[in-house]
Amino acid sequence: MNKQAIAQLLDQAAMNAEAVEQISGTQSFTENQAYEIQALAMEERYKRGDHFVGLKLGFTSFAKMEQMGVHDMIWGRLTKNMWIENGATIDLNSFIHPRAEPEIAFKLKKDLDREISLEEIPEYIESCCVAIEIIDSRYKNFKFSLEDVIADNCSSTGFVLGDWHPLPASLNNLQMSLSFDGEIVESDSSNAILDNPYLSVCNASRLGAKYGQPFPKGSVLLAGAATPAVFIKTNSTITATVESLGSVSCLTN
Ligand code: OOG
Ligand code: MG
Repeated sequence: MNKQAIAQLLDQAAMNAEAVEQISGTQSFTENQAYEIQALAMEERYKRGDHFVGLKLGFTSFAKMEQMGVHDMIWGRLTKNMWIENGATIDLNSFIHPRAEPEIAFKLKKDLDREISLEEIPEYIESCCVAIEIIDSRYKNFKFSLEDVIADNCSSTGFVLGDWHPLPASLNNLQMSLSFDGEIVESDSSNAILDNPYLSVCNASRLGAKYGQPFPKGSVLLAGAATPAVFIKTNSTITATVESLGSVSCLTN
């Protein structure tokens, strides 16, 4: 298989907001090869002046795994151009079929290059906040295998961060919700994220180290959605809320 050609195909699909066929429909490839394709596709973005700002985990909740029919944790890269200001309006013409997810984000207070334990989190993580993740699979009908979605940088497209808060002793049992125009469309407890959202930090540190992705001070980590993702409509206000962390919003045109 030509990994560079697939990386370029996926990069172009994202740039042109035009869906492509699943790669796995015609070629079989491994999870490791999928991460290599992801890295090559990211190089295309970096060449255009974009840069790495953090990591995201996917399929950390049962609800998400069930929705997409895949059953393993995945990770992708977040870049500066994906960062959407809290309250900003996003142009849906630049996406294919975007969906929103309610998430929790973390900020690193020092470089992280190895797997850390729950006990070490206060040493490495400065703060947390509520976040919206916008995902937009580059595959037709938002359908993919685990390898396909990894190669496609885990559908990463945009993220909105709320106000940073000092780390609480626990992030368990917090009500999380996603609303469109003030109406809740999905909600669940933060326990949906790996039974403990702090475990996302441990897993991200493990995966970043395993695949050789530096995770420097100041980087952001998205812990993964607590609920299924919901298709975004035009002219609406999207809000994610996490009990005790507040809310974050963006608008669509
Ligand atoms: C893959 C991205 C999954 C999450 O939070 O679980 C994800 C997808 O569903 O397209 O971001
Ligand atoms: Mg997500």
